[in-house]
Amino acid sequence: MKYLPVNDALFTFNRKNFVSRLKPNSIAIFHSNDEYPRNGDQNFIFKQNPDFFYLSGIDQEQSVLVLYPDCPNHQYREVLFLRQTSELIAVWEGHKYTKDEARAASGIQSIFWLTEYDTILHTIINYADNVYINTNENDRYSHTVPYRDMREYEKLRQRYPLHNYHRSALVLRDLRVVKSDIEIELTRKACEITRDGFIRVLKFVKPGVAEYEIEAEVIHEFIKQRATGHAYNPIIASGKNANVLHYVENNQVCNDGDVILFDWAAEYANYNADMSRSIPVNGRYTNRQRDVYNAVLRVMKASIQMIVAGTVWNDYHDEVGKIMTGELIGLGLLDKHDVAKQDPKAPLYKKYFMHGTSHHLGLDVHDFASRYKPFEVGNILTCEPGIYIPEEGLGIRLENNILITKDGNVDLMSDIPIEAEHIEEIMNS
Ligand SMILES: [Mn+2]
Repeated sequence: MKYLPVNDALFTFNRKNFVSRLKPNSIAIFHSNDEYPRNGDQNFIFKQNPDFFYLSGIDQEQSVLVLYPDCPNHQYREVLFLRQTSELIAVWEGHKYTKDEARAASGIQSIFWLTEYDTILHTIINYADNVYINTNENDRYSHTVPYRDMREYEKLRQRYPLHNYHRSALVLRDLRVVKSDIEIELTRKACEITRDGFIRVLKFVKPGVAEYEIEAEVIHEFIKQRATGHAYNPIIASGKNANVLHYVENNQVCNDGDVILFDWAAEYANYNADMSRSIPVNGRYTNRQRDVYNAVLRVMKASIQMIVAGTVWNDYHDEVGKIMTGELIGLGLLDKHDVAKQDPKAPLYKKYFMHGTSHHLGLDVHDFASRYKPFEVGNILTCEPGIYIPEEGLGIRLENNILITKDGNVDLMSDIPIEAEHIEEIMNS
């Protein structure tokens, strides 16, 4: 890992919260993510399972976490099983956790090698009534690829068919959405690295530069500052490309007079930032570009005001839609008479702003959370309105990351330039 050691108090705190919500006499089992095949004998770079990291701080493949708070044998109340390293693995793959390092990273005292997992589990699981399994329950994604937690679940059910099986996801959905101080610090770090990448790019962009050259500048800054890399596939979309919402080709030349839409951000210690900005290739917005830009910025500022504890998703999106509709009328893109007659189920603003305004952010870029629970203190949400006008070859999106506090909210990206004049000033300095 490139990031500095994370305070293990975070993971001890998370485990304490997690086990406090289990039914009595329960055992919970978590597996590392699989190492996914890339091609031939190659794997993709390993990415830890977010729940596994949340509860253990262990960022290594082939690891198992067992939590059994009521275990009659105290030694097995919290146990980590790790891949046993060897001189051969050290030579070919490099360093793996020693038991002492795993203790320091996780705060867990009982560490065993993975080869002992089946035997130790068998000595304790028959004393438990309930077994909690970690399923990926993201409601925007349905699995077609089997993953380790599911495969291991199938084996457990064969071997221990009469235990009561439960879902850890229901507990984690409520816990992960509320960020603790250490998580907020890690997210701030991801935002700071993202800020430095953006300022670097503001000084780099000029007519004729290619989108991929900008991408190279960004990753240079990220890696230099110990980011793992991009939090998600970076979008560097000049001119009309900005109208492709998930444009990731990044292979076109940025032309004089166009705006480039950026949606990229850093991942630091598995925590993500998520930023969007839209800048003029030549350092000056045209009047029309500035009008659209400022309309998006006004929607963003008004939306951020609503990102406070107690706000309900649907009300929030409806309200943002109304503000956006007003701006689109102001820009001459919508007609107020048409708006008066619109079908409320298919509001006209969606022609120019077709995606959601916010999502939770954390260990996942689209973080795991309930859509039906009001916002709470400790939530981190994005705010990312946009206006896309294909007929003008223009798309503008702005996105900051907002932490809800007991007194309102804090913009974790408040030091990333966003006012049009400020961006022009830096580009021309
Ligand atoms: Mn986003």
